[in-house]
Amino acid sequence: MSLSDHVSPAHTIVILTGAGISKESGLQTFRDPDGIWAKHRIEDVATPKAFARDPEAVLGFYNIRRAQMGDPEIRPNAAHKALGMLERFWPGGVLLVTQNIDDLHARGGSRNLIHMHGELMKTRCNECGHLVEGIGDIETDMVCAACDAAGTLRPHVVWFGEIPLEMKAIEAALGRCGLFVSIGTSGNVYPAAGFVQQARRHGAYAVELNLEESLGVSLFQEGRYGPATEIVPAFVDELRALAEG
Ligand code: BV8
Repeated sequence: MSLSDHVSPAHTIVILTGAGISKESGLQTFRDPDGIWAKHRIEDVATPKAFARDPEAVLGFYNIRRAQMGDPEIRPNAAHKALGMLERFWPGGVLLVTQNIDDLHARGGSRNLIHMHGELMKTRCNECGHLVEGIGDIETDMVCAACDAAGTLRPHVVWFGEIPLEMKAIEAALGRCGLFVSIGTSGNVYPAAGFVQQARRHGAYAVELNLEESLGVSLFQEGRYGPATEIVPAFVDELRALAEG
């Protein structure tokens, strides 16, 4: 069976990505042996309680990751760029939902993009909600430029126990897409790991592109395995052939 047996160019496509798509750009994943959670405990750096208990430690954790994005070696790879191209040629439309907080999808050309876990380059005021974008460090004594409150700035990132962003838009897209593609995610974190079931309940064809089988492998009708910079461009080429009939 090939993609054309299940997918038509009129179908909308929803893509979910995780840290694996940015690995070959030089960013760590979370649960690989050399991943972020091998060096930091979620409870210490990625929950509201951690931030309340030790804001310096949490801000420091994100300051280091944000500063890394200034490295010219960290740039969109062939997988990010292929997804940017897909959005331009696919007739039915593409929505890219990423769990990643790096900016590589936007720099890779994707525009119809939702950062459901927030964005590393954005800082939010807990007092007034004002958002600022930039690569500089956030310090605990900083003053909000919009409301003058001090010590209220935090990363615009969704921590564990917080509600992901734009869930209504995501759920609406999952309810009408014809193709759901999961790329570079281990399927550990909810609600993202449950999107495949929501899409399939509404009749979508579901494909997993990953280095290895994810926890949710049995939920997909098809899986293709290998480095994202190889399997994602190949998959997009297949969709291009389908679109060009
Ligand atoms: C929510 C931002 C309610 C921060 C992240 C108790 C209390 C409260 C909630 C819970 C609870 N117990 C469980 C939960 C739910 C919880 C959860 O799922 N916990 C897990 C650990 C069990 N979820 C939440 O708390 C979420 N909120 O539930 O609110 C709600 C929900 C819906 C509606 C209303 C209310 C909030 C979760 C968001 C947390 N924030 N990130 C930061 O980045 O610092 S999550 C974090 O994990 C990142 O976003 C990351 O993207 C995400 C998922 O990880 P992956 O991307 O999959 O990365 P991973 O390393 O795991 O896997 C990488 C994959 O790539 C691997 O499969 C690997 O093989 C592959 N790979 C590697 N190299 C390559 C490759 N693939 C291709 N090519 C390669 N070269």
